[in-house]
Amino acid sequence: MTASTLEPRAAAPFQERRAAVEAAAHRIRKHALFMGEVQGQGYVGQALGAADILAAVYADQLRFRPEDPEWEGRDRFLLSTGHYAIGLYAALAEAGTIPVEELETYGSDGSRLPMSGMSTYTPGMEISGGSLGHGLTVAVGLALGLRYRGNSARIINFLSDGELDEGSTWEAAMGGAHHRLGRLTAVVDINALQADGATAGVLRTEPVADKWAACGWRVFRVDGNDVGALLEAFDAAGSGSEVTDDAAGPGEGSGAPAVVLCDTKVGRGVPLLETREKAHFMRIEEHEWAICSEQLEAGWNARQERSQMKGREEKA
Ligand SMILES: Cc1ncc(C[n+]2csc(CCOP(=O)(O)OP(=O)(O)O)c2C)c(N)n1
Ligand SMILES: [Mg+2]
Repeated sequence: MTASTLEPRAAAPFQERRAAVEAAAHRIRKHALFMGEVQGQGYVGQALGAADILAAVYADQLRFRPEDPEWEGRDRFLLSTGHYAIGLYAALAEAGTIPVEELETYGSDGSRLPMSGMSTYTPGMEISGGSLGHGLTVAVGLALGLRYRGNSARIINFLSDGELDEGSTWEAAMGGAHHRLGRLTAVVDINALQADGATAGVLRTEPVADKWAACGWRVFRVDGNDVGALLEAFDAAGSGSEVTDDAAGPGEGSGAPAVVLCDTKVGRGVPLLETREKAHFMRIEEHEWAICSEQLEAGWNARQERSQMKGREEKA
């Protein structure tokens, strides 16, 4: 039996793509809450905040085979932030790589879904994350390696704003531009938060866009919880092509890698968690899980009603 290949959806009507990704993001949020409830804690806020990004990647941008995660022709999604694994498991379940029923094993002994992402445990997990600041270096090496093999797969590296404090991230950024890795896209979840508090208070990394541009990257900055904006940025980022002449040096246009800077909100979609202090590793009381689910559904239903009303108005 040949495994089915999911293709990037850039050719489909934009409204249809947006609606499909929004629905996928909602299911990812539901999966993340479910996994958090099983454990009673976890990096739920990050998963909710990044759900729109993960949905855009898996439901719209990547070429891959859900039942054959090692397929050589696949686009690669590299999660450098091991603690965001809960979000990626939700996306992999949504994509069909992991059975939805398996999500309840999250964080348990013997599970394929440990709290921090491990490539040897989980199908579809390309790298072991957690030692922050290494994802982009691996992505650059992988992009170079694939190019040497004549493989034009796209490589997307998801990193957090905390990882911009790491020198290795900037070494990799310079390397990606120097080698003109146009098939490489970095996606930064700028949730303005780190383990020790607000990103701006730990180490001032702004103006982030200028820094990436100075390294020779094509830069897009969007509201990372706006699916339409994400799709436009990802489409533009993915249109980059490879240039094999290293001597050409970094610069705009063909051959420049792209970065999509995504401003997101921790806990997005669940007001109780959006406003929570100590959001890096949330402790959620037993009785609060039901409230979280209710708030998520209420927000989603209200949003669906608004967009249906808008659709009716546009037709009238
Ligand atoms: C090299 C390294 N240094 C420190 C840590 C400890 N650590 C784990 S998560 C984290 C916060 C990093 O910032 P970010 O990913 O933006 O946090 P979040 O948005 O998830 O709160 C830190 C410092 C680590 N995992 N790796
Ligand atoms: Mg952060």
